[in-house]
Amino acid sequence: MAESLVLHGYFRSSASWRVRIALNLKGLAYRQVSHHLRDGAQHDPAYRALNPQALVPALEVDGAVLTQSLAICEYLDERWPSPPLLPPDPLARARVRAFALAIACEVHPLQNLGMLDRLRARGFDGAAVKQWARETIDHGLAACATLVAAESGPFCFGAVPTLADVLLIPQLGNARRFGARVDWPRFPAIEAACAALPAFAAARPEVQPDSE
Ligand SMILES: N[C@@H](CCC(=O)N[C@@H](CS)C(=O)NCC(=O)O)C(=O)O
Repeated sequence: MAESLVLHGYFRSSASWRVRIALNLKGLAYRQVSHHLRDGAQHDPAYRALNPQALVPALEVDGAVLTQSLAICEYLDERWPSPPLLPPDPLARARVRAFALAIACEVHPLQNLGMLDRLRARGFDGAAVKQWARETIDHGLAACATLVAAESGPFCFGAVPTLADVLLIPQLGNARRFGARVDWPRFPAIEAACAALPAFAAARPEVQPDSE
């Protein structure tokens, strides 16, 4: 067990949500520090000292600071290998990582707060911003649904949750926020399987201490 784990995040942040799921799946206790993104708390110098990107999450582990949710999840998986977030077979691992990266690299960055604020600053009105986010998410999740179409369930890649589910569930939360499609093939059943696990249930934004 770690001496201390402190998760810097925000209840609505899907990247923080990923780390909450991973920590919960590993059965790790952690303290949460909330940084209100709408109020710009991520730009406070004290937080920038932890994460120069001014993004949540950041995880303090025994005094060290980790950033980037995927790197944090893989760190947790390497340090606390059971239950694993990646399958043992190299080909299967690559497929799970590809799914996770499709969300983390190609979907989420195009619809996160910073990106949408930049569109607003360039004259996009509220409806246009929401349409941009919706289209981005629909485009990405359509491809993700295809990536897991031939996989067995109930989770994205088989009988146990993996990094793919850790990424998918928060992204479906974002899809709902922006009115994007969530009922892609297999996704409702995957979501139901995840919702039945306490690790996923306890990571939901609405049950976090800073939920509004
Ligand atoms: N690739 C980063 C993304 C982090 C990220 O975009 N976090 C969002 C919340 S989900 C954020 O802090 N946004 C604040 C901003 O854009 O100013 C990760 O996976 O940790």
